[in-house]
Amino acid sequence: ETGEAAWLRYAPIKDPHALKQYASLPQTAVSLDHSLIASSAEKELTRGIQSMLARTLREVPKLPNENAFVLGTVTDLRSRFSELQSGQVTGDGFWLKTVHHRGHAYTVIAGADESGILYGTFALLSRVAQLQDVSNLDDRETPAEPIRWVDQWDNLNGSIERGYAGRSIFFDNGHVRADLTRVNEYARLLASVGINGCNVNNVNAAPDVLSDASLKELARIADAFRPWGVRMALSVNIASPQTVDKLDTFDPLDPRVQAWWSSKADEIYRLIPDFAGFTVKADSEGQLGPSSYGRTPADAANVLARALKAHGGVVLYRAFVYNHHLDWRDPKADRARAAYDIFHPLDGKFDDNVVLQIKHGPIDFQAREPVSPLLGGLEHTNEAMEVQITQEYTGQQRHLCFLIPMWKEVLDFDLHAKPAPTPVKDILAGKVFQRPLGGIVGVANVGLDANWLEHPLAMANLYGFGRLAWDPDLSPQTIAEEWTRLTFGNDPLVVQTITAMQLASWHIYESYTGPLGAGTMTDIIGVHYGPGIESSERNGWGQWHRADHDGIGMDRTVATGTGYIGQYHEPVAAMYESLASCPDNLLLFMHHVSYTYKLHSGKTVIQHIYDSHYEGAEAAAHLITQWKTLQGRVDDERYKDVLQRLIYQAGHAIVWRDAICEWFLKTSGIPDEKGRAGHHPNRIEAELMELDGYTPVEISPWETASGGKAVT
Ligand code: BDP
Repeated sequence: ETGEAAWLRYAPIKDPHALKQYASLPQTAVSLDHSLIASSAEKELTRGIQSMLARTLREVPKLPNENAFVLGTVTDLRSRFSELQSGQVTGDGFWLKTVHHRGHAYTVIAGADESGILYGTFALLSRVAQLQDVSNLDDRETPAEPIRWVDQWDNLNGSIERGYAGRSIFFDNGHVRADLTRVNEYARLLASVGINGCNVNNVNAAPDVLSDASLKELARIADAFRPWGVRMALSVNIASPQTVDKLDTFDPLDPRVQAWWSSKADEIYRLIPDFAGFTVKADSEGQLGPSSYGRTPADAANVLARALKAHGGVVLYRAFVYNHHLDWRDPKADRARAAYDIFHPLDGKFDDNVVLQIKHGPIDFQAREPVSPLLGGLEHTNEAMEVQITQEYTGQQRHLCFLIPMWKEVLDFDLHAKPAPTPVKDILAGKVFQRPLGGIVGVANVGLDANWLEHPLAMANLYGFGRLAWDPDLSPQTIAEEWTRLTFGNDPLVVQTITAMQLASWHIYESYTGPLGAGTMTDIIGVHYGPGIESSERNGWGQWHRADHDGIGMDRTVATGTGYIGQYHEPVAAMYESLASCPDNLLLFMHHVSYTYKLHSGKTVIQHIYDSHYEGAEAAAHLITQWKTLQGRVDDERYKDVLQRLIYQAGHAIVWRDAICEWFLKTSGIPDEKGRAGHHPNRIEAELMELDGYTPVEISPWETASGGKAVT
């Protein structure tokens, strides 16, 4: 068990009851659709049934006079089966239906389109793998939104920005890899949860991605994706006309620049007929953008969109635009305001095939953030929400952190963009403002590691991302259970234990890394991994928490702070503005308070910081105990792999706990009521030992090493 098969293990079914039930499944399959994607579906069905039930399906060309699996589009199948006459499936949806016809039982997999046939096939196989009854099906599913993409931040040299699972599956040494087997497997995994697009290169796009030579190579990736209905997209550098073809400008309003984009788009579609579109990071973190010419993001986005329009392509323009040279001395400076301040005034100015790609929170994938107010601030603009599957600020796949509960909270959050409820999921689905396009994009960053994301339990985030993109009404519990059954089997104790661990993990991680909405208290400028309280402050990046000897938190109120809260509609704004109604878990995101301020829980802020860090580290240690109950119930390879990671995590949680508690103890001067912070009765400091060949060194920032010292 390397983990490579992920949730598509199709493990042989041994349960006698299930085997009996599945004995009556058809022995024959027919696909009445002859597209490439439908043929992948038929092959997948044969593969899954073979692997789970040790039975080889006979693939026949015409509807046979016996029980059969029947694949096709709803439109085609309607003429044969009257049971499919009424009932709608749209988008990439599917209909699984058992139909009785001329004395035979047909298991029909009908897709609204070719992709729907494939998604329906995966859905059916997933039900079998979970031992569900499939003898009398009548399930119709339609995805919530048309854009269900993953982004990969892969560089052409083979490295991956914020990737924690090995090198790129796409690129090496400046070129597309010769062997794209893993790319094909990746597309299959993505398709199995309904993902229909993948942007393959870093949003910090290399200047020559769009060169003729590069496009020819990139077309091979699109070829590997195509059988699975995954369309390839590319991050583009807005200065491409200059960097690729030496134009003397990249001003979006210059006709030569417009002509360049349009002929580039024509060239791309000649090579890649199903090309999905461009992702754009501009005027952000050092990337050039339309501001170089005094133009707006809408000016730039529309030029690209018009070039793609005739070919059916879209532009995902990222709203992650902010000034990373903010003045930290200015009490009104606030990075959280940036996306709304820049994009809200442009509402209505974007073409119909532009989608604003908005990070779920206003800062940057922290362990806890409020929902971005921009998601509720646009009525005439398509929106896609960006989440991060790769755990940049959430433990980098060394810590267990199941992010589905976090995303689910965001999707369900009512931004009150209208008098009737307007949860984020409805805005993204285009239902609130009748937008033609919308969706969700997850930064996945899988790598060449056999198990794709390094931590065997981290793939639940990729799986869950796809499931939520398809159906945001699914609960985190359902998703965790499904994933566990598919990945580790149906043993009830395994399902229950792993589900419980996953569901608890985000809160555990949050509680030892960042209190009360202050963000992940990590170094902001470097790797974003271990504790680093001071390194967040006194720099231009704006991920501040303003902790000093009296108090902590960013005052984002309208009354006395940066005014960020005013970007929300009422009554959300009023809820955050008032200390009385601001939820504890976002208190320090919204307000600056003293350490002795009393939370709704009745605790002071400082005591909460101590308690939550001790409780979090203890809960991390408890994960080990939980996992150990599964020895012998899951395969040895993955058992051991997870176990050593959990042991590491528990240790690192102590490092976090002590760094944060000691920093706040020293800074506030207020002791921990329970006497724990600053006391380590059983600890032996390495620098106090006699160590041959090692020298004690001072560490900066001091809180990241016990006693501020380490040995080298
Ligand atoms: C931040 C990452 C950085 C990305 C940036 C982005 O640290 O590497 O380039 O987001 O989303 O979280 O553009």
